[in-house]
Amino acid sequence: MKLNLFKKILKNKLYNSSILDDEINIKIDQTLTQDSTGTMTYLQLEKLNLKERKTKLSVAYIDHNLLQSGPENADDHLYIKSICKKYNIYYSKPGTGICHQVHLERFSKPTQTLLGSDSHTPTSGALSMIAIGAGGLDIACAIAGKAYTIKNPKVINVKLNGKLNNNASAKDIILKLLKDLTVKGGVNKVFEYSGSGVKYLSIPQRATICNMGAELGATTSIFPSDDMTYEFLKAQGRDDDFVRLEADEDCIYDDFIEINLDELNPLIACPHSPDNIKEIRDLKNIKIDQICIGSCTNSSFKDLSMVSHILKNKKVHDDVSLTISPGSKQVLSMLAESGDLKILIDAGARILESSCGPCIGMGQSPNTNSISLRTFNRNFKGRCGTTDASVYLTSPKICAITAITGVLDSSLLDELDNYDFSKIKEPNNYLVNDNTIIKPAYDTKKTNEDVKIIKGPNIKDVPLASKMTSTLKGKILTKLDDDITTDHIMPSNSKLLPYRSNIPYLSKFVLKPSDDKFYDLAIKEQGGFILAGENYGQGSSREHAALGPLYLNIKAVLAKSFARIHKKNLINNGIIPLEFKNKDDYLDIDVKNNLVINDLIESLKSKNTIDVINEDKNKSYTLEINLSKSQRELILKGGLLNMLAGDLNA
Ligand code: MIC
Ligand code: SF4
Repeated sequence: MKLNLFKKILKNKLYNSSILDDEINIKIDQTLTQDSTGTMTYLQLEKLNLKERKTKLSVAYIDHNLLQSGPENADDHLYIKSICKKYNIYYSKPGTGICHQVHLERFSKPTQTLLGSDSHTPTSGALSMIAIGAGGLDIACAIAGKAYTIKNPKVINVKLNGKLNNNASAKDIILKLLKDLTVKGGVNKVFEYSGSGVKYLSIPQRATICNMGAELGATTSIFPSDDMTYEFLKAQGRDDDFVRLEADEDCIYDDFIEINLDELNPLIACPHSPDNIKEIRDLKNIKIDQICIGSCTNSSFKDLSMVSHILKNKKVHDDVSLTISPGSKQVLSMLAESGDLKILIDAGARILESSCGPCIGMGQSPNTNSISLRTFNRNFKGRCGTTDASVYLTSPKICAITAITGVLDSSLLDELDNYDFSKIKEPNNYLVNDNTIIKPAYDTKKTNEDVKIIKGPNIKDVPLASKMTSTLKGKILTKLDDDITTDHIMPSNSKLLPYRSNIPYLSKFVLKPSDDKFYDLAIKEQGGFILAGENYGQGSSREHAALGPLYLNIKAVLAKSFARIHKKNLINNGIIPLEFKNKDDYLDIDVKNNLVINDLIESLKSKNTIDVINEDKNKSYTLEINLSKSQRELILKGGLLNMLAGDLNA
């Protein structure tokens, strides 16, 4: 059978399932966590009483919560470090860089599988991995050797023809896909790239594309492993990790998309969604207050050398604050060695730490009513920390040229014509210095029982779901629009991120950006239901968006549809995701309506739909139970942690 690249890797990684099944169980070779989801991951791992780690490699990165304006973040770092000692996990110290950038540089391996507690884990698809973002509990389970179960995704072939022109960037390829497919367009799909244009795309460019595939809602994205892959791995001193890999000729795909790279013009995502795309040539005179270059999407050495190429002997506009966050210590140190760092500093850039920084609202919130231009991947309203700011997303080239003029305008394209970017190449050798990645001390996967776990006072226990009852009663506590992100459900900013290991505190902020009465009503009613539109829970993998509602006793979410990772996080935590059969029923239900669901246990065992009675309107609606057999079992047992605790070592 002729196989596409995704299936080729998959077929060797399946547990108790086949590439043709509706639901597949994927064996996980590598895991990654970052600190803002990592604390919960490891608190859950502790509950599994693990005797031996089962992954080939696990890495814990500290890259999100680096503002230390109280002891909480540093306490979380210390907790994760002690966990790494106990379970023989690599610990990437703060300052080493953003998890996806560092993983690509130092650990990603063609043909392997990676599960990460961050939605942008698919970045490693650039090195021909099956790399998937998931909730923290799924990562804990993968470390304990449990296969990761997902709906078998459709594989979409994206054929890239030709070569990008001087002013276009890899970012424009993924922005074009977002324009055509929207933020819902990739749910349960894998985007597999091929075509004559692939060979010209460097690994960091491929990484930009795979990274922002997360914004399509895709399960993952993947590139073949070719000469470019070899060159990258060799330049990282890792040529031994190279394996050549591509799809079989004439293999089968579920769908095709073709992009002619020569015709691609620079694009921009306008406020407040990554799929609100315009062409730069259609923009007129937008005055910019802030520009932020970096994030796991665009912070490679070449990205930043292009910025320095543009800013050489120039000055950042008086009205613009330009920040640059190099993706890793490697990138920063190479910028220092090449002289680019001096150019950037001299031009007036503010150099930030190698971390997520402004991307997750950890500092650099722009001024009131401002316009901020960023190379990042998400521009949801309020994510930058300033509720009324407008955030645009574009390539490093467009950001750098705008930093000089202070104005976003079609004329920037003429300015860019003056630069020849073909001269800027990926280095033949990256500077390799892993002295801030602490290797496990022992060459064993056995748990080091004598290691003492260090827990600061802010680290609280993980909430557990209670047993499912056959009748559910409660009020609709909120009615939400389409495309509600996990940033709406569980907001993140410099004030809240320090509480990622304290669900009781965080629960006070659940859904605050969308409905600031939600928390009080949930407390008054002692729980109830959430009513939502399409694509509920898009964006981040943070399982806090399920743990917060769980703590507030939310029993079920009734939505038109769900985003993949969030749906799984709800299920893992025993909250039932129900989908409207007739989407117009959503319109009929109001906040504070009293709902009753009968025969729940029976329905979860054997039915595909369930009736929900609205007592206030004397009506009943049919909702679909779109859950696999194993997911039903999991909900009936009160969530994954309840089901697994104690079991995994057997
Ligand atoms: C994000 O970009 O939203 C994050 C912060 O990296 C999240 C993880 C988190 O919420 O901690 C993600 O993308 O999964
Ligand atoms: Fe960090 Fe931003 Fe990337 Fe999330 S999207 S991992 S916050 S850089």
